[in-house]
Amino acid sequence: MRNLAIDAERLWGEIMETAAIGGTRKGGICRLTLTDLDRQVRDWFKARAEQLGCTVTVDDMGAMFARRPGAADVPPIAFGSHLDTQPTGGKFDGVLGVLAALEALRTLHEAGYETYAPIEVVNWTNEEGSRFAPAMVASGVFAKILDKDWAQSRQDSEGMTFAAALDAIGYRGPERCGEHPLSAFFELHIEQGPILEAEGRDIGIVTGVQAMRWYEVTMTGQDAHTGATPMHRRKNALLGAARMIEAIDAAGRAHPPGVATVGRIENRPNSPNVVPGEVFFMIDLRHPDGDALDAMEGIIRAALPRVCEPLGLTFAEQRIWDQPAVRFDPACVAAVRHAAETSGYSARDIISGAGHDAAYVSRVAPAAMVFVPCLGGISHNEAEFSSKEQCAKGAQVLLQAVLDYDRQLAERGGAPQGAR
Ligand code: HGY
Ligand code: MN
Ligand code: MN
Repeated sequence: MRNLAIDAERLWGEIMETAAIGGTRKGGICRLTLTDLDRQVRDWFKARAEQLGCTVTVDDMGAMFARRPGAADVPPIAFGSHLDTQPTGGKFDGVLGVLAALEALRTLHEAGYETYAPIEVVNWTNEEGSRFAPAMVASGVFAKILDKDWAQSRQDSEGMTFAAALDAIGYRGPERCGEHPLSAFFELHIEQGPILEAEGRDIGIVTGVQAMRWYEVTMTGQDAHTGATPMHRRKNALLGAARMIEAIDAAGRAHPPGVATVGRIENRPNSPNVVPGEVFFMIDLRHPDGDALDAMEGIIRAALPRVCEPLGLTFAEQRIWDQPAVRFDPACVAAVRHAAETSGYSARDIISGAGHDAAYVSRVAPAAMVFVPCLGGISHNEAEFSSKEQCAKGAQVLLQAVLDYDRQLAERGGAPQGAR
């Protein structure tokens, strides 16, 4: 396998160029899924891929597939991530995975290197789940885990549905999401945590993703005048939410290395002289072990009536997302490991704390991930940063892992790993 090298400068240039689409004053990106900014970066991606001779197809969840033909008529080896961001997102979360894959494909194109399998760069819709909950919605439908009608009916805080937003930017494609077989999927991503940087490692060989669940909770009391309503006569939903946030945090601390967070809250009517009669909030629970996650869920569900009863509140709680822990495909993980070794980069195995599209895709195709360090482990923050060298090392390992897997696939005549 010729020693093909990605172009670090070109990759960095495209990361910086696309960062301007939704760029924020603090150096981050606010490019929520299915907004016009998302449309702009999608158009940019499609144009770049077509310049490389790729055919770009879009499915009815807006997922984009840029295909470079291979020698054989087998399902493609895909690589990619997502181009949508958090409201105070950074330049690298998701974007690095898509642009590194595009750079790897461009490297193959310029070298005139013919792969055995077709190669596809993928941009998954709504990985972040910030505008439309839950996260990883398109890859979840692709994996046939999330129902498409349910996903397309999800609403943002203004009441706009996913489907309407998809149509508004013109990215509801003709292909039925999930009817797009893959031979394998690889995703490069920043770690979004502190481990690789703390250990001075170049590469994370991601062997799996922890389990995660999201819940929607509404606590209901009674709007009342803050001046005329005695303390003992109040039904203060925000006080109930405050006590629940404390209980949720305690549930995470009670089950290390589990994590438990309330990151989104809506206080209604949110007026300085009205005792809040209703509060909506979302809970994010994660743990590498499903049983521990059950225990954390049990603590929280027991706390709700205990908190509400003395305050005269009622509550409604619904688990809207349940993503079990994932173990990636051994042959794909081995390809990543071999790529890191042959590239001479320091590496270690790691489980992902963050969710990724590869977690869902691994349910329908062999998959694995490559991590690179990020500064201070900070992510979902405008200060998110990985260096040009770190990005380039990740992109190089991604390219080599895909080529290694492609060679294995050719030796098997395109048959899935372990096929008889
Ligand atoms: O929630 C996550 O872990 C991902 O960033 N969407
Ligand atoms: Mn991401
Ligand atoms: Mn993210």
